[in-house]
Amino acid sequence: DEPLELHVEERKRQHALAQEHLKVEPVEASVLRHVQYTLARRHQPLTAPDLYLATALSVRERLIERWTDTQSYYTTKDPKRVCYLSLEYLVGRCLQNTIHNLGVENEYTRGIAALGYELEDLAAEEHDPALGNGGLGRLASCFLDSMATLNYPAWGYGLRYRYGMFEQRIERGQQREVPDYWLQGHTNPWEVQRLDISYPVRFYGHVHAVRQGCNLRYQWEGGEIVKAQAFDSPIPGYRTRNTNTMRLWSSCAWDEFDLNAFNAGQLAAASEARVRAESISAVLYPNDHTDAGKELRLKQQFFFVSATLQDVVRRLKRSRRPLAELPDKVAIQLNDTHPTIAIPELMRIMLDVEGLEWAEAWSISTRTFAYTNHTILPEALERWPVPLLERLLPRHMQIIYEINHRHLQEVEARWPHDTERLSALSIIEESFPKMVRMAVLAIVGSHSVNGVAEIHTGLVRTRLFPQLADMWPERFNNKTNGVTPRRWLLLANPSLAALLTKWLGGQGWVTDIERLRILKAHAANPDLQQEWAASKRVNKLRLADYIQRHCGVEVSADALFDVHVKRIHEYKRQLLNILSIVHRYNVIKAASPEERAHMVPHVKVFAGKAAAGYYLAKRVIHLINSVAAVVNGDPDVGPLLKVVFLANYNVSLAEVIIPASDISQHISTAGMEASGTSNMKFALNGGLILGTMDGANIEIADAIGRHNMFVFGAAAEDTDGLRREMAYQPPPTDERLQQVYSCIEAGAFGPASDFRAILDSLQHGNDFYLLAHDFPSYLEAQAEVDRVFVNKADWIHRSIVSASCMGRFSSDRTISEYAANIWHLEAVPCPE
Ligand code: GPK
Repeated sequence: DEPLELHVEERKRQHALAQEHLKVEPVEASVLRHVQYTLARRHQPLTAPDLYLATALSVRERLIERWTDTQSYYTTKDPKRVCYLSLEYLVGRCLQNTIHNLGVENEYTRGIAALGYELEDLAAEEHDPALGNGGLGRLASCFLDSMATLNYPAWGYGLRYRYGMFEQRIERGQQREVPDYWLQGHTNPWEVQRLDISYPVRFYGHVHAVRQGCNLRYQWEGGEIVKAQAFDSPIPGYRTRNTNTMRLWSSCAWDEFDLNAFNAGQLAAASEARVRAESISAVLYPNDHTDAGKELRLKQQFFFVSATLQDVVRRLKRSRRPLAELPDKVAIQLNDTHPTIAIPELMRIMLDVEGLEWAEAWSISTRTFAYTNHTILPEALERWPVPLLERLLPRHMQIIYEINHRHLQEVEARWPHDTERLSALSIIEESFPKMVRMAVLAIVGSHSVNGVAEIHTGLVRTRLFPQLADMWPERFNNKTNGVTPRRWLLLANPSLAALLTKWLGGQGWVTDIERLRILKAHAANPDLQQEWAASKRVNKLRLADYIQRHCGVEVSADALFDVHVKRIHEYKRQLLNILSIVHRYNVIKAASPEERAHMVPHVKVFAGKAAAGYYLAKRVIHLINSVAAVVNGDPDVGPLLKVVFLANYNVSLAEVIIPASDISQHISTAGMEASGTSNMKFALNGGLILGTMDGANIEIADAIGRHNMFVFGAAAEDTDGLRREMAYQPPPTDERLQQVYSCIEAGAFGPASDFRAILDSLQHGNDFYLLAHDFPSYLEAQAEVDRVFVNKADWIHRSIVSASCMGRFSSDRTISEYAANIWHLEAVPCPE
């Protein structure tokens, strides 16, 4: 947002000056300058938190220079941009990411060392901002990294929650949620408050119709106005000057201070309005895969969308372009249905504010929006009650009705008198109360609908929206997810990164992980194998140290590290895993010393948060911790089995866990995990996968060779039939599983009543998630894991091959596909 008028020569001069300034100021000097003059800590001893902040501020100066250059370059060039609209971002810590992307790691490592600290230790001082729940939020952040790295003019828009994802504590084996006030106690050096950028956002009120010639024009008036205030974070690309913007909106009262109310002594009323306004961006809904269905949530969605669209339209107008050119200038990607209210809001702006006719407005709108679906779970599909929308956003409800009316006319014209089809295709569900199906609205109002892995896109087409796919087959497409190799390899795994740089002859792999394929041919090379194993060991020692410090459990780096980390959810089947661990425990207890000598020692690592209101998921956490307590404390078992639950899984913890895995589990009931992205991170870090044929596991198996993965369980196309069969005639329970149930029931892991709900869901429920069905093949796959693990050379060979074949799963590839096929976007590299 640089003024156009800034003269090129003037900018060059400023740039030269700044360069010179940087040249003469080494890292130590710059950091100490911030300690002395920004933090005003001239006479205090240097502490790690102070030094972290001063270092961040020092790095930030270089970052901001690139950022402002990029933004003004974009302004001059005026290219098409993409706006990625997401209610969630899981950014992770910024210091080291920024330092690496800027290419100043040597300078900063040396400079900080000269001040008596290690850069890595300082980096750990940073609070990890968790403005998202899980995969969907982290994907958004990987995408921002790739967009900047590939020089795409991109904006990430979102909400600046004051309280992000809750902090998870484990007390007496159970989850306790503690609010995470991530902004407290320090300044956030990675954001800039844009006091000059704020917009009014209206709620409630009424619609006023005015006659204009022979037309009616509508105006939304009255109600309540809240202010959206912009906070910008620079998103640096890797080794490019391009630095994009993540703009997060914070809510506050429109009139900071209501003088009338104050004078009348109604201070309480005035401050009440302020609190109400601020509450909109106060908390992230910690639900994962569940439609929260709360008025405040809808308010968040509209608040975010309204501010974003005002920002987009303002930028278009400032470049003196008519709204008709919007689709040529902006692509808007809706990350799930959460921002779908943007469709009627853009229509409202065009119809009521800009005075466009419906047909033109609708054409502009549909050519601008594209929608990504992230799940086929029915409980996650957002539906808003019509009465709520009528009250909160009356004009939008009218517009939705009009969209639906025209849409159903089209359906009727194509398939006359097909009432079943009409009701399946309607945006409005004729329930009581009536509901607005946001996914249908998103599809009707977009030119592209994509799933996030091949199998998922297939299910979106055939199971979720068959009639919509029938109507617009060309609209549906697949964009398999990816992950950024910067954070998930270069930063998280320095030892493997160094190995790759050495064996691949340079750092080119960081922006092109296809290059790893070269290693495949060397997978049997003993030197490579030895270095590969050594790198894995370093990472396992780092995790072992973390486990020791946080759980007080000693684990050996020689054991097989078997990791299951993700949100706790029935469909992700952490329960299946812990039941198999109880079985393993039973087997160990029954084994002779002879047999034990041949067993592979396992460290089972769990981590993940359960939604605060998800009872069964919380019972599963309790069961895992209860089994862990018994197993870890059983001297008879010793090092053969250790079980740990690491509290408060987040991006930073993932960076420690993922590089250390030998095996990671991605064992969702087939058909239920849209893609998964940690599976990609683990494989890229040389971990092998134990998984079901679900989500991106299928494509990973194709890429690395199915024999390099440990696969088990029912196939997606069989699950419905299996459920029907089981309901008709329940099969006998596997004896080993029955024994596991008996142990839990007998109180081996604490009062059986603690786990009653779990046992009931399995034994007396309908086993919807097919745990019992998949249990035998799961044990078989685990036995195979153990057989391969004892053959070190074979294991490392598989590890090298799978990592080297992961080229397709970089988010750079994913983003290139979005840019080419959905956004029609060109890269705009900012000159040095
Ligand atoms: C999907 F629907 C949702 C949701 O509410 N939250 C979420 O994290 C995940 N997701 C899928 O479950 C993953 O399979 C997928 O990889 C990820 O979104 C990114 O697409």
